[in-house]
Amino acid sequence: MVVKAVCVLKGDKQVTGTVHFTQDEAGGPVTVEGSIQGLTPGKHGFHVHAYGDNTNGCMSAGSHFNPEDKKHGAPGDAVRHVGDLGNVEATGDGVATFKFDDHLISLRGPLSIVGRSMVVHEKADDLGKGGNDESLVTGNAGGRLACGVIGIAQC
Ligand SMILES: [Cu+2]
Ligand SMILES: [Zn+2]
Repeated sequence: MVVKAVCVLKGDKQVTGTVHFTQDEAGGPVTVEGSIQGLTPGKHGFHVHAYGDNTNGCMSAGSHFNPEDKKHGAPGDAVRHVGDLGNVEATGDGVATFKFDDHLISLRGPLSIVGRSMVVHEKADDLGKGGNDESLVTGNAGGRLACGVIGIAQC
């Protein structure tokens, strides 16, 4: 059974976006597709954070979704947070358009991201290769430009 989810990103500045998630079957990959506007050109860290809480803006989303208590990494790494989706890249017009599959996040079961938050960051995620302690926690991706709660979408 297909499950779909959606997230509308909003922030303090002009950064906005929409992200669609589709999972055809339990245990299968999740397709992540969307666009984000108002970014500076270049890479921006893009993660699922633990909480679907926006009471104090994007800070209330907590840390990267990490139910397996691992270190921060790249989407393709064996050791990564479940929420580590790497970077999105904005072109010269400040728009990032993306479509990729992730094998670890899910829209059901214990690794479900539904009810949690997506966050897009000020800086590039160094994917755990930054050579300092913070790299293994946040990827040194800096401030939170925009965020939104991931909810169930109509199929
Ligand atoms: Cu993040
Ligand atoms: Zn992480």
